[in-house]
Amino acid sequence: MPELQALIFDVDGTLADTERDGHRVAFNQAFDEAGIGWHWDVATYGELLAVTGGKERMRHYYDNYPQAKAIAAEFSQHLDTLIPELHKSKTRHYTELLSTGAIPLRSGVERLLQEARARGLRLAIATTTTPENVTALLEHTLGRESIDWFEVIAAGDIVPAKKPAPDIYDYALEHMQLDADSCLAFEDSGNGILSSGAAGLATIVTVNGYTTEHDFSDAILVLDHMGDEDNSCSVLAGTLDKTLLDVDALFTLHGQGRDH
Ligand code: XBP
Ligand code: MG
Repeated sequence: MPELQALIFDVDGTLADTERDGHRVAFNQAFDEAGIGWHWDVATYGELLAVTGGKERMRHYYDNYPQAKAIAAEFSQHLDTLIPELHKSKTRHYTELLSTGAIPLRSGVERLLQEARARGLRLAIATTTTPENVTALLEHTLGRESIDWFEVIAAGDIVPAKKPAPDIYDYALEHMQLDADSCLAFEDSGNGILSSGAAGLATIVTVNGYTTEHDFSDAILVLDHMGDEDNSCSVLAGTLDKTLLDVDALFTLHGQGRDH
């Protein structure tokens, strides 16, 4: 096993709990603004998360939920222009929400990023969300300079096939000129680990409210969160002999390999 050199992070659900009180709220604001009559409640949004990518998710909703078609009948001829417009508006609402500081990073994320930087690990991001959502989250949680901590922010439409396809992780690896076996990925969802796993990456999962029942059997470690000094994490699968995920633990887990 080559030495661990880099960490590649998913964003939504992993760096921050963005979906229920962030993206979902912004989608609904965009729907209201357009007068389209759609509304995604917490449970419906949980179902819709099976489809990654906001534009893809709206198209899936229109195609598969009869009430969506009925409500939006007058828009049906213009769907190809409507969906990108709705998505632009959603991104505006979402980044505005982030700028209020409403969505904090998850427990242990800032600590682990700082420690990884101090120990010389390289950092990257691989996410299906829109690039400006990533930079807004980083800016309003860690400060604007934190954007430069990441060698590559692989995001959104930069690859046509979103997670669960491996393409976004492949893109990040290629950009860093690294092989998958010298990196670790961090994910929170079934689609996420399908993507990182297919790219050949050993993956650590921190679950969230929407993803606890997903299949993480391929993960090298599953935690409720990364943990901090004052907020111990719980191990859901795998082995961690401490109360938080630190860089020493990452080296140990990486050394044990994917099939451990
Ligand atoms: C995140 C997503 C994204 C966000 C919305 O998945 O699927 O679509 O929900 O962002 P992952 P956009 O964490 O697996 O990358 O509306 O910008 O697509
Ligand atoms: Mg995610």
